[in-house]
Amino acid sequence: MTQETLNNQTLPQLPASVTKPGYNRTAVTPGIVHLGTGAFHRAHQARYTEEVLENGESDWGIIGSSLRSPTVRDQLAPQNYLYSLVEKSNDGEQIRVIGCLRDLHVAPESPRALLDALTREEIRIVSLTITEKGYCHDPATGNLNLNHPDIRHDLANPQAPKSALGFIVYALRERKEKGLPGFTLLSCDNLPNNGRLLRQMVSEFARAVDADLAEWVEENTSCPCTMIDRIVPATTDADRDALENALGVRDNAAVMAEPFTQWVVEDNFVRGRPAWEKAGATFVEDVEPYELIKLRLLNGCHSLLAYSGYLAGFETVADVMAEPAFAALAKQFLASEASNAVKIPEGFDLEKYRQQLLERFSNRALRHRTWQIAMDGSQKIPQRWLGTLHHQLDNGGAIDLLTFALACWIRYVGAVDDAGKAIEVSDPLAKELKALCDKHRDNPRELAGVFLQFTPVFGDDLQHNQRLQQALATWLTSLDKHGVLNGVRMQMET
Ligand code: CS2
Repeated sequence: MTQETLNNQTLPQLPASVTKPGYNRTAVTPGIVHLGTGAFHRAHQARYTEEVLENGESDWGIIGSSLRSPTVRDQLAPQNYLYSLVEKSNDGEQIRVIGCLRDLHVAPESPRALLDALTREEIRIVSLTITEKGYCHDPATGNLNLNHPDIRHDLANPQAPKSALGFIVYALRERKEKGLPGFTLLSCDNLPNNGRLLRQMVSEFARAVDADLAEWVEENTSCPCTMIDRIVPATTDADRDALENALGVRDNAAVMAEPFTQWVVEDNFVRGRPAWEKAGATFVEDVEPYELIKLRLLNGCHSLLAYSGYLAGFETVADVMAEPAFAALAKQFLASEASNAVKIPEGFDLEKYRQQLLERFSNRALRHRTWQIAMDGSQKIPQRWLGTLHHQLDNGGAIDLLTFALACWIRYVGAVDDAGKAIEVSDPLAKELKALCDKHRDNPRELAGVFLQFTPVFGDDLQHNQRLQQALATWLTSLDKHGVLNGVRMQMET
């Protein structure tokens, strides 16, 4: 194996087929600080920003940050913050080296360095991909969880915050004190009304710090909503080894993605923005219809395939889709229950969108693990399934596949798959959820009841719904008896 890595020196030696930055990186100045510089950001917003730099807008470089671990910085710093974005499809791959990241701060190592970056005058956008749980809210009510350990910590430690909210609010306080302007807060997380949620969390946190500050923040920031879409599986060692063969040098920070990408953004920026539309982003007045379609069809179906597929022993989404009964399940879920509760924007072809989703899920080159999508279900389920479920219950619509999905999730958090193997469940509420399963494992009706009463996920308005409880209990019984694969086969034959 070669010892050399991708960096400024080795960049010119890369094969001609690889796209490299065509602009002068040293002339780029930062305009954006990004919180949570994981694979998704590097494959999505950074790729749109790279195009903007290629178009000559040199004042929108990105300063990255990691709120927890140093891994990404340790991978990127020795590479002069260069990394490859590999777009993979069943027909082959395209490699592009991205250069828009200029630096990367690891918050726990030096909270001050990140606060300093956030208080630089030229920073006009602070963007975020911190995952659903990073907002420290209660997913069922949408309120800030003031008992969250990070929030309690940050209210007591303004000099060394841990949460994204803490960094944002204390940086804004310093900007206010120094007479500097605010910035746009751009949430790129997969949550409904992500901008509005962020605005509410920031205001609640700022109010807990000081009422005047909260008012200043309100007037000097904006929080556009965004719909983000690109499938980006975690990079594996096998991916890095294969890429090394193609590049001739090692890239420890490479990200893998599907060719498809979409970004719909509300055009509400307090201090300007890059012309991301020239890189393919769509600016609209109202993001909500796009985001509901994406969350309820794409993500709703993804989670359905992830829990059911994992339990049945499938490692990747493409493996699940290769089983005809599961492909039929996905198709039916998209066309029936998931499509009932969405508003269709003018000119939007829903049938084509559904067809495209089935193709995207069948991308065998990606190896997107069901386990990865199954993570953090307690934070994802409300926006992926429960909005649709409410709609169907209110309108007397079908709930067969949504209750099947919920039954699979309940079995999944019970932490044993259909072959009797233990599951490593990664979810902030994993312990509580497993305890419910363990206690009521032998009585599906009771199990359905206690889950529907679990308010952090379900809120308090589904627990008395007899139709729902009955349907869920029936699926739990059937899965106990037949397992998921047979359950899906039987359902698809009826
Ligand atoms: C996935 C998403 O991991 C998950 O929960 O459903 O990350 C999905 O790949 C993206 O939202 C696609 O845009």
